[in-house]
Amino acid sequence: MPLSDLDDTTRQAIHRAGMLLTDMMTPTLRLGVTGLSRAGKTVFITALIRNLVSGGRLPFFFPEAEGRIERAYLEPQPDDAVPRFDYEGHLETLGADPPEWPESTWRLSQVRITIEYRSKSALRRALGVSRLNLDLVDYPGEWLLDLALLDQSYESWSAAAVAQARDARHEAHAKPWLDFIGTVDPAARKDEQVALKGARVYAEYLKGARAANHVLHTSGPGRFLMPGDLESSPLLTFCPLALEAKRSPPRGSLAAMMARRFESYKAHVVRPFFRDHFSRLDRQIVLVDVLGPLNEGGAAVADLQHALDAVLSVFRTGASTWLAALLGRRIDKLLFAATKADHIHSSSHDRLEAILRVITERAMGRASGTGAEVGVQALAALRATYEAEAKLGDELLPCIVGVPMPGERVGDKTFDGREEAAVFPGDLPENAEAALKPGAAPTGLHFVRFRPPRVLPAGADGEAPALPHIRLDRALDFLLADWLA
Ligand SMILES: Nc1nc2c(ncn2[C@@H]2O[C@H](COP(=O)(O)OP(=O)(O)OP(=O)(O)O)[C@@H](O)[C@H]2O)c(=O)[nH]1
Ligand SMILES: [Mg+2]
Repeated sequence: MPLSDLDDTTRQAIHRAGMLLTDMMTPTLRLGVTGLSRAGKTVFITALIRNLVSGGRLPFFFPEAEGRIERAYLEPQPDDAVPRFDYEGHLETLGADPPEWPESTWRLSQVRITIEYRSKSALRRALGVSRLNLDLVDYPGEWLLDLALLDQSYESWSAAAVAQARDARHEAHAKPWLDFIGTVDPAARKDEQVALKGARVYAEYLKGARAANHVLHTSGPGRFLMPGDLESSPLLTFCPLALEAKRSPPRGSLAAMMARRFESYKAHVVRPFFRDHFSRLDRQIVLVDVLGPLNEGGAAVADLQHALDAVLSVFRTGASTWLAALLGRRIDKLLFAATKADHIHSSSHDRLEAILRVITERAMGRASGTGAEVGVQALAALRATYEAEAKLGDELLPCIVGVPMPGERVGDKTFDGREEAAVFPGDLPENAEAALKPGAAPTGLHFVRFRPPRVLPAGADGEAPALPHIRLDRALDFLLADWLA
């Protein structure tokens, strides 16, 4: 019997039963959003939520384009022990006058958004609107690097870290730490002051190398770069030492104490993160700032490749290993996204995607057994520029226009953060393989940091328009559409 033939009371009863069923059966999709520091995680999550709740322009997110999304709204955070992602705070910063980018975040946070939609299935439509809880989990990609520590001994980790510190790109930053461990005898009696100083100088080296020349890959530990809630915790009071090969450290020695703390770090920091957070993710987006390293040339790109290799080893573990047991349920979709695509002209977006594809294929090469569907995209979660053409002699140059951040320079002009400027960013190389050769020259692109676009009214979140983006809708389609069918 068609639904329309039922009387009102019966129809209402079915509808009420349907709503109750929907409440009970609302599935939850946990989407991990990760990437190395400054990759664009916070901006991505803020823009994603904003576009969903305010019905943004998302023509390639098909559930939205088909008009099936009824509404989306924030729900209270379900996990009491996890900090909530500060969506309102970040939005307020973006809506300030003048607009600012959100501050760097340094720990894991989470937010739930509920999407109400009309299913494609007639049966489910008859039961009323369908619902999906989307939990977005923002965590530093640096923490994934720690997976590699789990099957290393303190001795092998120390040897690798010392070798890396002596490498030319690291040495300038590593010198104080190398000098320091040159003066301590690992076999001497343990001494807390020595451990504290070693840990501090080692952390300074890792952070300094990262900040100065964008060195992305180090032997970790990840929490030395991104301590999260463990800033100045005793769990971080250790560092690698220059050990003598094949001699296990005597009991009571400095080296024995460091080795014990290394093991505690694995047991109390690394394993709980993978067990309590990573293993509960259904899907994952890995954000990558490809443009920065590309612009610096060969060594920086090789370094990015290493960092991604290390980060991605979590997705490569075979099904039978003990690691697989720790990593829990399988991630079935994995999206790599090159962020900040609004720094280049749209004619280069496909090239950016091609370059990221080569980098990730190399890193994921051995991953055919993971079973995850892997996607690659270029996107700008929040588009800060628009395109224009500038005439230079007889030539028309494809430019991008935006408000450069205060202190940014183009030629001999320094910007004050208020004035708009047209910049010719240059073209990305056509041949991705060549751009990624170890000896590749810098791409000669010209990047300027732009202010966020001025679209949100200051401090308000009422009927403000959605945020502009590039290809964010395609990313959403890849990650969410099949759960909204
Ligand atoms: N133009 C442009 N810049 C962006 C975009 N996304 C991020 N950025 C820039 O990249 C910076 C870092 O972005 P965040 O979202 O804070 O990066 P994050 O990965 O959360 O960084 P941490 O919290 O430090 O780990 C921002 O301050 C912006 O300058 C984008 O879509 N367009
Ligand atoms: Mg952040």
